[in-house]
Amino acid sequence: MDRTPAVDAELARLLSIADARDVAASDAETSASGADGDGALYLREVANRARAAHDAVRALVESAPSSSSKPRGPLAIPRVRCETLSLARFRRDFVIPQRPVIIVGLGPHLTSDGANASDLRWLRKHGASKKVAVSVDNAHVASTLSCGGVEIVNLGDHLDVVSALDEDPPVNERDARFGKRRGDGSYLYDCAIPLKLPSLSHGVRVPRYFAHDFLQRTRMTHAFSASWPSLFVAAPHTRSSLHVDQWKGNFWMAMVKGTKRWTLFHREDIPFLSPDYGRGTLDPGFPSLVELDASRVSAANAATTTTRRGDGIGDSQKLDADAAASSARETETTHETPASHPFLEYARRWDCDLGPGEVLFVPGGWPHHVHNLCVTVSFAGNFVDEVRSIHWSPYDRVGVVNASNLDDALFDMKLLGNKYGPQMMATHDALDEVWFDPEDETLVEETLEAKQLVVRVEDYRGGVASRWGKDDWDGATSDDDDDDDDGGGGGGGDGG
Ligand SMILES: O=C(O)CCC(=O)C(=O)O
Repeated sequence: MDRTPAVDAELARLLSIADARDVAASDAETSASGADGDGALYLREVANRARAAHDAVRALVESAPSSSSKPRGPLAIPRVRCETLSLARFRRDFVIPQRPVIIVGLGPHLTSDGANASDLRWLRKHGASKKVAVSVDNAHVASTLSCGGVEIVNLGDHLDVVSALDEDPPVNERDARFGKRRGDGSYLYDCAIPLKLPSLSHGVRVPRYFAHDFLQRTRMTHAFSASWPSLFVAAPHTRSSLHVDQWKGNFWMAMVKGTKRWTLFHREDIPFLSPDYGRGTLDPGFPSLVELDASRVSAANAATTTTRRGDGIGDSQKLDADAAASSARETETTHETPASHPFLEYARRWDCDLGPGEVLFVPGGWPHHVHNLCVTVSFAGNFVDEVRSIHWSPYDRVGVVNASNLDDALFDMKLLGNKYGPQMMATHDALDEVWFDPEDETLVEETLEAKQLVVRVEDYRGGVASRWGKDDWDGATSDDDDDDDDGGGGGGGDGG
């Protein structure tokens, strides 16, 4: 690889952050009262990760990569129909190997409104009068929400305000009106349904692919017992920052209305995304995707981009070209000078437009970014699991392979507990005390009908649905959508 000034500058930046994190960790170790005092273990791990990022980039530079070792543009996330994807195969083919996937076909079952979910009657009926904290002026992209960036409003009012922004034809980000309309930049972001909107639990169904979540199956309650599913109601062109979910949480999102443009990067390629460990957190900050893409566009020659766009390229490449062009425009309008991110093109990247009725799985620890292309309504959750598979090793004669994110989650939660105190440590302890015996895992191998592949929130919580076999659940009935908004769910199904 050519040692351009940009390459050297990025290497130097990563090295100086790694050195600074080492000093911070050593200081904390020296002043710590006990081995776990003052978050010293946490800071040492931040320093390790900062050093590893520098070393990975240096190794890339020293390996003199050829252009053929660069990933060939954004990859496509496979779409798989739910009727062909058994619960067991989902875990085996996607969760264990940590591969993203879009599950299609669940749309008419994701809410109590059947095929009419995107009319949002379920949301108005069960949630319109509830108060929610809506972030305004894109405040949700800040790592810490301050009161200044939040408005407490009725969910129904927020819905009215953002719905009015879905104009025909749509107002794009370069339009002089954009940013000045009431509601531009407002986002109900990750609002915990069981905790903050319990009545809405009657309106949504959790895809059964995630019902085995270990966080729902602990004996003790913990900080995340009532966090998911969570609700997102977004104004057009709001975005999430490029970020990694805490403690390597696996993530899923079910789209009900509108389309979100998702960008994912492979977890192992974090060092190539100009990560910032200088902020002292286990997961680094990143430049915005707009900035990253703009640097790519400025590095590429314009003629190539023009040829690619008209030249029979694949969907994901088209999406990429469009995203890059739109990022370039955004950079233009914000007068940013494109910064240089010389290793970006070595990061494996996946792009997709996630539309109504689709469900996305994002592997734990993967950096991701979201752009709401229009008004969107979705719900989502993080989850933890593990599958131990017995695998023959000639050396050990037999070995146990742990896959997915339980060990990673426990590792990070312990460090977070070390830094942030008892509540976070209680989450670690709640997860750690349970022995999730592989023998207790219900792996349903049979394919099921779409209606059997979603569960009521009440059956997701506490892990009830994780124990169901193929014949234990026939889908929710219309009785489940009862009028008793604050009581339990209705009957339906005979799971147990
Ligand atoms: O839909 C969004 O805006 C982002 C969701 C997300 O990335 C998350 O909750 O981690």
